[in-house]
Amino acid sequence: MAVDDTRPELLQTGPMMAMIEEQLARHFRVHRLDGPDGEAVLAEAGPRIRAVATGVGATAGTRHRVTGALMDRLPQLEIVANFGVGYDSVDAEAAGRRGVVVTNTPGVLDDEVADLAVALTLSTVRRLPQAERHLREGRWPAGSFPLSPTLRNRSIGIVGMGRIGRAIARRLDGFGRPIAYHTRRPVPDLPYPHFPELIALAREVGVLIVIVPGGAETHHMIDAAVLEALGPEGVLINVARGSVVDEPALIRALQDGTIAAAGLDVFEHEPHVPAELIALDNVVLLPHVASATHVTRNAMGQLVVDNLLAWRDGRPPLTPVPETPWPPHSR
Ligand code: NAP
Ligand code: 8YV
Repeated sequence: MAVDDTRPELLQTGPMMAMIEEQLARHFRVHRLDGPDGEAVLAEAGPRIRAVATGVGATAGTRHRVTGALMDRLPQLEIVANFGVGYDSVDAEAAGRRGVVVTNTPGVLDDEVADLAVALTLSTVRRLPQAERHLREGRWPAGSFPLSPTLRNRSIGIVGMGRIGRAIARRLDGFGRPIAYHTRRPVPDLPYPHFPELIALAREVGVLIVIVPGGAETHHMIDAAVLEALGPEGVLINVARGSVVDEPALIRALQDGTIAAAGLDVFEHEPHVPAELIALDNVVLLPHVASATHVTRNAMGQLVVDNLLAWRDGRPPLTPVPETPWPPHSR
């Protein structure tokens, strides 16, 4: 290591997009936790690490959790920059207690994720992948693809009405179907009915779109009872986190007709998707691609880097999460 290298030392927990890694390497002394001996890296560099960059990259399938135990190994830590608006793999409460700021990537992906949520909703209700398979497998000459369910006779429930939930609702407004939502607190100035009880919303609607954060608060909030309430014509769309849905209960509900169909972009144990789900015909399954376009992933990646550079230059981080507001003494 050059003696006059004053760049802050940064721990990268796993692979990230090339455009992020190139900039990190330029501005920081980067240590990799995902190398052959992460423990040795922590033992040697941990006491000097001041920043962490985390979140799965474009091709990686695994998430490296930033826990209180990891932060204990990094006594000089000041910032954790997360790639993704969802930061359930970072213990933000533990960071806050240590005076560490956590940043995420809100806003820059809202439209992309909302586009995907609407596409997945239509694909699932109208059975578009199944229709395409019918054609590709040469079954059309032998018979038309069967008629599908429709959005025309359904109302739509959105679970979570934050940045992305509202972008989904704005799009669905154009579909001319009633919209209602569930959150813990009603959102002021929204034209849609608010359901304080999730189960009551599930009972009311024909499509339930889930877009809440992951974590302990929302763990398995879509459970067997909610699926039962959604009913045999009901369709579940999950673009939030796999942990929000009780996956075994969902599989049972899809197998026995408790609900009609599901469209899933996220799973409990990514990148592993249960064989039972893959075997089902009444599901549309995507490999966590809601934000996965060049434009949006680059915007997310740049926000990760810009948060780190703002901190390095003594400016306020651009997008601190609510658990770790900036400046730290406002906590
Ligand atoms: P956001 O602006 O913070 O909105 C979150 C919404 O969820 C709020 O309306 C919040 O309302 C509601 N909520 C939170 N906890 C809840 C609970 N326990 N019960 C009911 N509602 C709850 O977040 P966002 O930017 O829209 O992103 C939402 C999430 O989408 C992210 O955290 C991430 O996990 C996921 N996501 C997934 C992908 C993907 O690739 N599939 C991409 C982007 C984001 P209240 O606080 O009033 O309850
Ligand atoms: C990303 C996401 O795919 O922002 C989020 O919360 O789930 C997605 O945009 C993910 O963070 C990592 O690639």
